[in-house]
Amino acid sequence: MRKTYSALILTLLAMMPLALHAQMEMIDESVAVTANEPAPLHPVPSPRQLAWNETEFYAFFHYGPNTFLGTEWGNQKKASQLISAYNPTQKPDPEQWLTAIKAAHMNGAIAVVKHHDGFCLWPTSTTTNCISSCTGTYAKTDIASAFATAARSLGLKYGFYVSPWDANASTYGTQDYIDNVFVKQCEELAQYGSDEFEIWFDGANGGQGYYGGNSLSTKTIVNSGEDSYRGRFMYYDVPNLRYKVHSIAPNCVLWGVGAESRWIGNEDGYADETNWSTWYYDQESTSNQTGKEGYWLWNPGESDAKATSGGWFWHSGETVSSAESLFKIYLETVGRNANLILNFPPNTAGQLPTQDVTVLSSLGSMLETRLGVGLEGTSSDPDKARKATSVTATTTRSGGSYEASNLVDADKDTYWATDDGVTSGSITFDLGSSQTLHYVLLQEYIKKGQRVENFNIQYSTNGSSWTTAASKVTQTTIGYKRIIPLCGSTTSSYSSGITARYIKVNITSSRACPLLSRISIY
Ligand code: FUL
Repeated sequence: MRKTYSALILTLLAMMPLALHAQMEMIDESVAVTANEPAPLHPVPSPRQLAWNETEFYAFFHYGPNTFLGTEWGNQKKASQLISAYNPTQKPDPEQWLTAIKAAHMNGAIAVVKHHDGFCLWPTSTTTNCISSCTGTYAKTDIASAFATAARSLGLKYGFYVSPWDANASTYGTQDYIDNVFVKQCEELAQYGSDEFEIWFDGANGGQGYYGGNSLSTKTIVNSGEDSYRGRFMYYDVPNLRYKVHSIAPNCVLWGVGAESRWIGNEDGYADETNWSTWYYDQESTSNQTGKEGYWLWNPGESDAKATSGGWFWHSGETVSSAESLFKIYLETVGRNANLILNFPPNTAGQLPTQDVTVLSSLGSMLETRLGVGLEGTSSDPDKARKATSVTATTTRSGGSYEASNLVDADKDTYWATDDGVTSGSITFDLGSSQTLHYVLLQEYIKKGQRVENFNIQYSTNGSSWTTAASKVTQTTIGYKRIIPLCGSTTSSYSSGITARYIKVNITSSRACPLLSRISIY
């Protein structure tokens, strides 16, 4: 007995450095220690989550057999039907897709390389339901490879969508599928680049398919009454999946069931005005859109939305949304502390249609003019806060360098802070003359956690009488980024502005001393 105890103690002692190491990895060591530095408010983002947040706005490309079949879910097709359907009429051109989205100031993109029908758009060792089985002239193009190569050459971030559900895998629902199909496919895809930024796992849990047979059947991995999120987490072996993917691609955030970034709860392109980056699923939860204040896991929101009328995949005759309505989506996602992944489907020629390319270019110009996206720090940057004649705060943290001017410098690692225990404060900008203003953009220094719970914005032409701006907009959370349309509405936000010389941002409550890295005025 005694021997068993000492062996146990020795084993525990031997494991201690490992455990400590694991714990230390959760602390962001990249933050330099400066005088009187505020303590982090946990949870904080991991370095890979922080880099992911900075990606902000990226494209989704749904492409595969559905494109040719006119369907959205090819689950009611046998692998043989998918293989013969997938037949691009020209060489698919991911470089053309990515060039188009770059013009909209997107910072990256995710390509669907396996949807629910299980068909793989790269030559995989895990199944014959893939491009290697196709005979068409251009069908064998390795989309994963062409996509990664083009993204790297255009300086864009990239990643892949891999459906965990596979309606054509005979082993779906068993451990064999996890070990020999799903996790292997993710590892194969991670090999396309250690620089991948996100892997997208949709939430489908199974359903109708051929599963390698000759008739349709239904398979589910979570039984009725069971907790769907946890059931999927267990079945898809997420801890092991994370370990395997991160060993190859350390900056790759596992979206959805991977629990490093969460679905925003709708596919309509909006987040709630209150949006915490802390969240974890619980069975009763309806909080995807809002996150959960003070929750134990950093799990920031991502909003997936379609830019076209047909569906996620390309459909003949579909139309594309106007740049103005896509701009509104941008304000209601990126402007509400959520990343935005906006879908543009390539057609049967493996190209983005001209109408999509045109809208993307208009959206890019709109983002430049209205919010200075892509122009930050250049001579054409429209940010008026950077050019303010003065920026003053009612309270500033003592010691170190936490003054309000940090809000308008180009350095994302400097910030305005208050002393510990001080959870409110105001910052005033004097723009030198009265002018028309449309937006105020705010960013917390989230490396040290999300803090602000309530704020408001006032404006004035003389510095003595103040009006509250956008009083109908809920001004609770800021998080990584918040954009407040000063007219109070995301619709027609640019055609109707306010006139002011002074802007005042009042932080009225915060979970700990507020830390703001940026305020911009447009
Ligand atoms: C969903 C899927 O079922 C849709 O087909 C699409 O891929 C969308 C982005 O995610 O869960």
